[in-house]
Amino acid sequence: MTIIEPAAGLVLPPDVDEEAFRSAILAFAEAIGEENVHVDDEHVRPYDDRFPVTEGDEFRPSAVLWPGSTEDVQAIVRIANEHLIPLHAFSTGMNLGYGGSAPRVAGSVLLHLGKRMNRVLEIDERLAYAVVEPGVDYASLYRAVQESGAKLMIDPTELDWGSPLGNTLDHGVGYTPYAAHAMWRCGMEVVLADGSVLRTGMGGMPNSDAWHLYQGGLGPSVEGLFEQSNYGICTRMGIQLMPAPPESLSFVISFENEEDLAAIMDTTLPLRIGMAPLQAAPIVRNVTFDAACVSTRGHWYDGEGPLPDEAYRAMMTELDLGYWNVYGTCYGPRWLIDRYVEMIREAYLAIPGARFDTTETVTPGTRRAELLGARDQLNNGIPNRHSSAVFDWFPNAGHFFYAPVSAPSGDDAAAQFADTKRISDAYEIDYLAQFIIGLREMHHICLPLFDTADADSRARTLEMTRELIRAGAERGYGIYRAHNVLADQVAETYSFGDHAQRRFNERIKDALDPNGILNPGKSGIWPARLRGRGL
Ligand code: EUG
Repeated sequence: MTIIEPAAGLVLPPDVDEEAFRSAILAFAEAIGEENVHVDDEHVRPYDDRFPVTEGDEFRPSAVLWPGSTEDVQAIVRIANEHLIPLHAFSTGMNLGYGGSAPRVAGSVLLHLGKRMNRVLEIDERLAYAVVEPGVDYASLYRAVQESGAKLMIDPTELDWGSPLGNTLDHGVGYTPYAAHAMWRCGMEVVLADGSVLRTGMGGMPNSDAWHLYQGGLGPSVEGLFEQSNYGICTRMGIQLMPAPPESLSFVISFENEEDLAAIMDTTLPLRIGMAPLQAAPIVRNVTFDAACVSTRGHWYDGEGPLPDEAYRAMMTELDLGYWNVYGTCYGPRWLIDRYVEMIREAYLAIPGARFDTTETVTPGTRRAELLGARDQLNNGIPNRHSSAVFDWFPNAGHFFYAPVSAPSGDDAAAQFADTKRISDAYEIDYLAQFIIGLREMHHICLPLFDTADADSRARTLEMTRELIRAGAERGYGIYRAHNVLADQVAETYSFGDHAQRRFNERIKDALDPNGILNPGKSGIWPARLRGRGL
C-alpha cells in the first residue's frame, strides 16, 4: 500500500500523536480501501464549514473516510476505539448554518456517510414509506419516488441538498402536513460505538414486517436517543411518506405592519391545532427574507447602518408583499380545499390591511407570484433551492441560525421579534426570519448573515448570536438546534435541576462510548475523556 501523506498543516486529535494517527489511517485504509481514506488538503478542505465563523484551526478535521456499507462503519468504529480517534459522522454535510460538515473537535476524522451510502433501499407505495441511507438527499428521494411511480409525497426542507436521514436526526422540519420529521421516522439501523449494530423497535424481531410501520416495540423507545446526539451512527432509516393528495392550493397573505405579528400568530393557532383548516405548518416570513430570495441587499440600500424604513417600504412595494407574509397550502379534493381556503381567508382578513392571494389569483410575473410559486413547490413535496439566493444577499454571505422554540402565541412572537430586531439593529446585522407554526409550538428561524471573508463581520455576528441566545434564555426561549460553536452555550441554558439533562446525557455517553470516539461535543455532550478540557 502506498504511504498516505498527511497535509503539512495537519491538526492531530487530542491524545493522539503522529505515529498513532498514521497507524490509524493505515488501518482505516486496510479496512475500507485506500481510495476511501483521504488526508490530503485537496480532499479534506472541501469539508470545512462553508460559513466559517472562527479564525484558525478550531474546527479543522484531519482526514476523511468514505465508508460504503454498515460493515465499513463497524470496522471504522473498532479502529477508532483502538487508536482513540474522534470520528465526526455526518450524512451529506449540508447542514449549513449549523456547522456544515466541520467537526466540533479539531483533528477529528470525518466520516462522510453519504458519499457512498446513498441508496434509496425501499419505496412501499401501499404502506407509504421509504427506507434511505444517509447520502440520499431530498432531490434524489423525490426523483426516486417519481421514477417508482408511487403516488407519495415527500416532505422537503428549505433546500434540496440536505439528507432526509440527517435532517430527521437533527430535528428538522418541512412544510407539508408531515412536517415534523421526527414524527415520521420509523425504524433505524445504528452502529454503536462498540462496533455492534442495533435495529430499533420492531427491527429487533427477526422477520417482522412492521419495522418501518410502528415506532414502538417492546421496552423503551430509543430512536430519539440518536437524534442530535453522539450515541451511535445511523446507517439507514425508515421515513413514512404522505400519500399524494388529489389536489392542492397554495396561498400568500400579506400584512402591512411589523406590529401585526402578534395578531397573525393568535389567528394561526386555532386554525392549526386541529389540523384543519391549516393542514400543514404555515410560515410567517419577514419581507427582508423574501427580498433576499429574489434580490441583493445593494438593490435596496447601500448606505451605512441597518436597513432604513424606506428600504422596507421599497421592498414591500416592488415585491408586492407586506412586512410579514404568511405562506401555506391546503390539500384534498377541490370542494374541501375551497371550504378550507375560505375559512383561512376570512380569519386572516380580520387583520386590517391584510391581502390574500392564491396561486390562482396572484398576478403572474410578479415577485409575489414567484415567491408563492417556490413555496407551492415545497409544500407539494417538490424540493428546490429557491431560498439559497440568500447566500448572495451581499458578497460572501454566510449565516448562523438562531432558532428558539416557544408557544405559538402572539405575545411570544412579539417579544421575540422585539428582542431580535433590537439586538440585530444594534449590531447592524439584518433581521431575516421566518416563523414556522407547528401544532403546539413555533420555531422562530432567524438567519444572522455575515461576510464569511471578513473576520470582523464573523466575530460581530457570533457575538450577536450569543447575545440573542442569552436574551432568549432569560425569557425561557430555548434553541432547538445548535451550530458547533454555539452548542456548549446552548446546552448550558437547559439547566433545570442543576443541569440534570447534561448529567443524564453524559451518563449515557460514557456507558455507550467509553473511549469518547463518536462526535465528541455534539450538542454539548462531552465524553469523560475529553470533558472539562476546554476543547
Ligand atoms: C429552516 C427551518 C428550520 C431550521 C433551519 C432552517 C428554514 C429556513 C424549522 O427549522 O432549523 C428558511
